[in-house]
Amino acid sequence: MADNGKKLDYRLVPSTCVYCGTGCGVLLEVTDGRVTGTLPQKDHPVSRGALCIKGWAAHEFVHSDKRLTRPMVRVDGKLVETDWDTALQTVAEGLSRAAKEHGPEAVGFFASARCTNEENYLLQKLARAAVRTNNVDHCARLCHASTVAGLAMSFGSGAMTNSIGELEDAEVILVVGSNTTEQHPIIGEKILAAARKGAKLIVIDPRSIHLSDFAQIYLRPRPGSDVAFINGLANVIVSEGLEDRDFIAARTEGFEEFRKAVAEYTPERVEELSGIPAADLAAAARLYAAAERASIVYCMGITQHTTGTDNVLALANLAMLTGNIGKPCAGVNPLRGQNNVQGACDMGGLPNVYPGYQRVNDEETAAKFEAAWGVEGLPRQPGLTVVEMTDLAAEGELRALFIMGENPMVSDPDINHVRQALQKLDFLAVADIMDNETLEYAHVVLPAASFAEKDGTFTNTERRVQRIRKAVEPVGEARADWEIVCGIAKKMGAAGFDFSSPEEIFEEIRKVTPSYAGMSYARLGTRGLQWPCPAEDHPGTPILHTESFPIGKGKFTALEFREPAETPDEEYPLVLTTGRLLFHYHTGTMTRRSPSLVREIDRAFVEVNPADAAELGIRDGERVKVSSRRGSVEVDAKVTERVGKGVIFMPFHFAEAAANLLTNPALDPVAKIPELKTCAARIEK
Ligand SMILES: Nc1nc2c(c(=O)[nH]1)N[C@H]1C(S)=C(S)[C@@H](COP(=O)(O)OP(=O)(O)OC[C@H]3O[C@@H](n4cnc5c(=O)[nH]c(N)nc54)[C@H](O)[C@@H]3O)O[C@H]1N2
Ligand SMILES: Nc1nc2c(c(=O)[nH]1)N[C@H]1C(S)=C(S)[C@@H](COP(=O)(O)OP(=O)(O)OC[C@H]3O[C@@H](n4cnc5c(=O)[nH]c(N)nc54)[C@H](O)[C@@H]3O)O[C@H]1N2
Ligand code: SF4
Ligand SMILES: [Mo]
Repeated sequence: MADNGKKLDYRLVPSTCVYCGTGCGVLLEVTDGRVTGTLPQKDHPVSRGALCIKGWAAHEFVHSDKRLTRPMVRVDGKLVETDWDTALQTVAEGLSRAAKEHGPEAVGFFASARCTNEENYLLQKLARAAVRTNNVDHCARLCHASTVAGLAMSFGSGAMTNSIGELEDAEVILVVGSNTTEQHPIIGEKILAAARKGAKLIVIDPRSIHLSDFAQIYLRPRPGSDVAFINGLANVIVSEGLEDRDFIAARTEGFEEFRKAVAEYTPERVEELSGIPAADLAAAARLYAAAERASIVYCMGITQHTTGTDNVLALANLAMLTGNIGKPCAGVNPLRGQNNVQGACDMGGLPNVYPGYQRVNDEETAAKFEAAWGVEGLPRQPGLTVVEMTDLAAEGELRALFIMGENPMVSDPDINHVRQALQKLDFLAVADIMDNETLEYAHVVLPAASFAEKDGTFTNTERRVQRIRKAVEPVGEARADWEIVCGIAKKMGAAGFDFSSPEEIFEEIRKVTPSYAGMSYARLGTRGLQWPCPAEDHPGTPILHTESFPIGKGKFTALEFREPAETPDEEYPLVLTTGRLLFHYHTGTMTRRSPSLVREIDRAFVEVNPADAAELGIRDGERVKVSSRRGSVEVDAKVTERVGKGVIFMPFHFAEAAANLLTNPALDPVAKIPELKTCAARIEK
């Protein structure tokens, strides 16, 4: 009992980190109804008592004064506060009117990798069952769309094949296009632990990253040359007879054509295409092929290209070639980015699939969902992707959009174009926890509860479904997204949205999603379960494809190198690549409202190689203008060897100097992912 007679109400609430897809276990400290701290969970299966700096600071934004606390509607051009009933009614009418006047195809939905499985499940159900459109997509399109497409073609499943903990016992780890220690720090720790135990690291990245310093072999390619150098690795393996013939014969098909294709990619030719010295490439190939247990870890450096799907297919080829799939400490491991991007995909927050990757254009599947949801006439045509919705909005074809937890005015490529698109919409509704740049174009703004204020589940990168728990009441009048979606659905007169808790929603999810069928909140506990988990007595699946692939045999793909959509020329002589920093998260709505992260860095910059800086007469710290064909921004120059000559790097966290004013929206033809990792640019003083 405290002296003043008042007892502090202090509790620890187990939950899951809200930032990256590693899915570390946190304990939220709650003092008198406020979240006051974040601690690590000691016995957590992924993080085992560790957190990165964002994890330790995960509570800091929760009570920020930038939180949205009341619903708002636009009146005479201004957002004014209103009550929930009016706000939900306005959204229901806005969406219904567009569907009625222009057809369901004129309505779109952005799901959210920041929200729970339950919320994403309901959002796609709202789109499909209430509006009858498959126009539902989310930031996975800008992220791992190429993984989902590529690995589905090669293996039949687009997820990380192995588990995070296995990395510690790999013999060789090939890290390509992943800045693991900054972007998935606790996974980065496991890779460093493996290195301490004797594992050999191969790092391939145009920027030298922290892991490069610990690598046996560090290769610096020209951005966008991935298919060339991965084919090159395969070329060396095949020409030196280092392939796993038994595995190829027993488990794969398409090897002959693949072999012919990679024969053209000799180390000498690859050196010309990628800038990687031929001898270094050959050494990396030998190191990878010689290991019993070699793991591939990759991320946005592979996926965010107009050749993103090809890049992923190339890595899958490499793993099959050496039999490094379907066994412990090996595999092809895309590190999923957002806290719940794996789950948002699993829940069908994608235009071509229902929950569990069941295709919308498959008659039997559609009929199954019609029966489960008690509706008729679910659309059989795949819907539009994020960038396609933006394009069609700009053309006036898409009329109404509902955004749940995304900030496209900072995160989408070519922001000037995004602005035109959002301005053109007849109706835009946004549900978010924070004030953000996208609200400026919204007709209705709905204040959402944050991860600390609601229950639900997130699925991490290793397919582990984990619970988050309500620690405190939502700020102001904020409501959980699942309540918001149910509220809209009911105002639209749709049946099947009568839920009183996330657990009830989860019970519906497991009925229609075979890979989640064996899970329940009770079983998830504080350790979670890895899908596929088809039955209540199934322990979950740490390693995929151990006996066979979902498509039977693994498929080799013969691939030809293609240049990026935009290459340097006289006017724009540099290659701009964009990405992230350890201390900030995407559009900064949360990390830039967290004092301990803002203290680390809060200013935009561009990394320039010393040779380029000398040519341009730019000094470290000087203000420069960076331009591309789409726009320009002013930032501080950071002169550093981290980038090679001819390459510049900008983080995209800072709205006031947004990298995405510059980026190229050109799309990968299969995955429709934009080329966020390369465009042509120039720098001026
Ligand atoms: N601190 C922090 N952590 C995050 C996030 C965040 O915003 N902040 N975001 C989360 C999300 S959603 C994601 S998707 C992940 C992203 O995680 P990462 O993909 O690791 O991060 P990025 O900085 O986008 O880019 C990764 C690397 O790709 C390299 N690269 C650039 N171009 C090429 C190329 O052409 N080829 C190759 N091979 N490599 C290239 C870059 O130099 C960079 O080192 O991080 C997650 N974690
Ligand atoms: N140039 C460049 N651009 C990129 C990338 C790049 O590498 N380079 N990477 C791309 C990638 S990989 C990604 S994943 C995207 C990310 O792009 P976004 O998803 O647009 O970025 P976030 O900042 O994570 O925005 C999510 C929004 O959700 C809100 N939010 C958080 N929690 C909740 C919640 O519980 N409920 C609701 N309703 N809202 C919530 C946040 O306040 C924020 O406004 O950016 C992409 N853009
Ligand atoms: S590694 Fe990712 S999940 Fe773990 S604490 Fe850091 S941001 Fe959170
Ligand atoms: Mo991402």
